[in-house]
Amino acid sequence: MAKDQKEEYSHIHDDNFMDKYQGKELTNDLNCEARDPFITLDGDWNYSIDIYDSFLREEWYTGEAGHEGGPKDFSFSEWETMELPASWNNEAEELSYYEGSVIFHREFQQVKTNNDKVFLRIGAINYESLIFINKHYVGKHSGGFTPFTADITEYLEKNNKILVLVNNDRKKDRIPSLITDWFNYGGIYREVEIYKVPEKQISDYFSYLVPDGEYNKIKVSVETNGSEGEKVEVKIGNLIDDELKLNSEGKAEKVFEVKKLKLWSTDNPYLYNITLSYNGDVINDQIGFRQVEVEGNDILVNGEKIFLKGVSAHEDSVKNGKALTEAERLETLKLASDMNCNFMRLAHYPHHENMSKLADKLGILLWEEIPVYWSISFDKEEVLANGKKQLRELINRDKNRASVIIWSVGNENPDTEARYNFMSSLIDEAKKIDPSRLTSAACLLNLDKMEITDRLQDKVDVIGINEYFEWYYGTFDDLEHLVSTEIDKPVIVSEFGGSAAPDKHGEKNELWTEENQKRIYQKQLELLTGCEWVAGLTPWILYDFKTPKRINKYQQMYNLKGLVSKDKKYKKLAYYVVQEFYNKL
Ligand code: GCB
Repeated sequence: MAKDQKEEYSHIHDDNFMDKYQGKELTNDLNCEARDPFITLDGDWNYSIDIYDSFLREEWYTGEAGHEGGPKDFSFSEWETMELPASWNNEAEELSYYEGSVIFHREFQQVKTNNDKVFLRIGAINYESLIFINKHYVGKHSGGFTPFTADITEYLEKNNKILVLVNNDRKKDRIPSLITDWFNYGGIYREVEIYKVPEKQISDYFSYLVPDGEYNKIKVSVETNGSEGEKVEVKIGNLIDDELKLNSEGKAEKVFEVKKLKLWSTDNPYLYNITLSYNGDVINDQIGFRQVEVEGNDILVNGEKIFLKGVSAHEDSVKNGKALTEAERLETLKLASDMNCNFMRLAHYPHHENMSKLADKLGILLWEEIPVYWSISFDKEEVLANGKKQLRELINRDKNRASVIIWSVGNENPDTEARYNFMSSLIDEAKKIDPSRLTSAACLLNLDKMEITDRLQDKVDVIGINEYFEWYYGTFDDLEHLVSTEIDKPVIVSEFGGSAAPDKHGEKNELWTEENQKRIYQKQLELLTGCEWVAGLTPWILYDFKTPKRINKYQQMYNLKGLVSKDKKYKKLAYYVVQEFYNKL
């Protein structure tokens, strides 16, 4: 029977076509960080842009859209292919500056066996994604930088079709919001994988050194979908060989007293093998144990004061956009460690999870951050809910990595009541989930007073402050004033610097020259390290990065505050200034 006219054309007139996809919000509720995928779905996917939202309006995922018996307007498996993970802007000329929706399609074979559960995990998609498997709507994810998982067991067949609708529009109520000083790359730019786990499984675990200054207690907590009284075996190197008993929610936690613990530190990044076994589900991870705390103006790691010799970094590659390869991640870490850094600020959003895994092995401390950047709809509850979710997804992902010592909840947000409440709730959330780390936020300087007056300073453990004396405003006299003020907490100067076009030379006061950048760095480093409340530095920034905001003749869409050029091959004079300075500290 033919559909009546109203039904036939409803997709054209119904602007509420998104309503039915609300509510099924995916998150990373299966911790896969130390599991091996059963198969990877990286590789070639078909894709097409979808400017008028036809995919959702006409429910193309059902495969039945269009006039009955008539032609269809889509042909998933005949579309062009793109090799994922990828930032789409780097994959096809016509996508270079595309912002909007793109449909991705691929097929895969039978993966279900016995009673195993099958999970899909996607490392990150910018920004929003809706997932469909074999005509079923699996769920949606909002937030461009954190992983999510979905139990897809019930949707699987012999041959499977997965469709992912990605949208990277910049919107007022997204996090980040309408403008950022980085490029809004779109796409499925981190790994797409299938995991198989037993029907009863360990969904999450968290292990850390209890920060009580005794260095002899390790807390282990686990979450499962099991039942009260069941046991989870815990082995940590030669320290622990014991078991945990599940409560009625399938959870358990215990503080174990340990002897002769080898601490993780930047000099000796020692990692213990940890094995958790429950009903045939086994997780093997490597975890370091260290204590981080603040005392007066100092940051202490394992009870000893440490000066954080850091640098900020974006995730950006001329060739791959945000879809960095492992070699590119290592290159970034090496550029920092060759500059004698013991610390990095991974700005302004969660970077790939392997950064903290590599930093754990290399002994580099990390500041990790969520993209609560510049202007955000601080007064909206649903925006706060999304901010908390992005924060939770980051913490859930990296909470077992010793290298991560700071959760930062935002960057340069003007000090209003709504923003104060918003950021305070994020800090409370971080503290609630993770009592083993410090919190911070990169705050704005009060430019009338040239002092830190942001109210958030009372809330964070470590104050982050961004300042651009001698570049955007002010003089070194202003910086001298700033460092002479009194502050009773540790401060990380989370940004300072200036731009230089690679290999452009001239007078030391000439804009865009390496000599000018070098001059700014020399004096900044001298004044900041002479200040008792400065506990660390993460100058802006390790390498030049793409941003649509910067379009003068030198910049050509790149922020040139890098110490290294955008291709990461050329080190500017200021790189060597920092290298030498940090070497002597
Ligand atoms: C800032 C921002 C950073 C920018 C930088 C700049 O304060 O936090 O995202 O890229 O300044 O270069 O202006």
